[in-house]
Amino acid sequence: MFKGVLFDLDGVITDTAEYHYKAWKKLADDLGITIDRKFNESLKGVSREDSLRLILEYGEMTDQITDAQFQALATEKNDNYVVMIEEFSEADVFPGILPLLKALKQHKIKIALASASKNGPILLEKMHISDYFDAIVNPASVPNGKPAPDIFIAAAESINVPVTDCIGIEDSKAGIAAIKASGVLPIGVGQAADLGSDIALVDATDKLTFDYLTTVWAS
Ligand code: B16
Ligand code: MG
Repeated sequence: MFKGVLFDLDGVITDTAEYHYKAWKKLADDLGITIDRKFNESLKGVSREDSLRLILEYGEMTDQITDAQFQALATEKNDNYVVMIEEFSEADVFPGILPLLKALKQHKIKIALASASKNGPILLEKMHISDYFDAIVNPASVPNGKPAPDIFIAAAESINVPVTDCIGIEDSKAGIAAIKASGVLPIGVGQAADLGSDIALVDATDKLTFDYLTTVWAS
């Protein structure tokens, strides 16, 4: 039986993925770079700074931006994003997540957050679910972001559970790659076309029941 569950946040626990997209789209539009939802798939799970690097590369603008401008753009995106999540509450927790957190607690399974977002702790507070988490990894504390395995390895360590006894839940291509590389068992939230057909997948979070996790673990 698994002993720990490592949760991604954006796109798994709540719909912040949409707000990240809107904030990046506005920033890119202002720079004259057109990004769409397909391109956005490559930003999911990727840190703020690496996302900005990818957008500037996509718009062939990398060489035109100084370090100071880069920092200012990253701050501008986050300022817009923070306004968008200002009113977050319990109502923004995706369907099925609260019952899953409760069931995991009941079964004494440890829970950790493995999100690339520096806004993770604030969001958990706003949604009133912080208390379910035994640990929250600070994404700034790991050397390499997703798709590197670092944050999932750190998340397993933070709850004192070997990676081989953990399930990781992710909605992004970079995140699934990170989980696979860490030795944790992945469950994807999304489509095979984005996340691959070689892992357990649900198309919506209400399918993430305790029984479903148990079945995936046993298979
Ligand atoms: P922040 P996750 C990731 O969170 C998002 O998917 C990604 O779009 C975002 O750029 C990244 O967090 C950093 O977020 O700017 O708030 O620090 O999916 O790993 O929970
Ligand atoms: Mg995500």
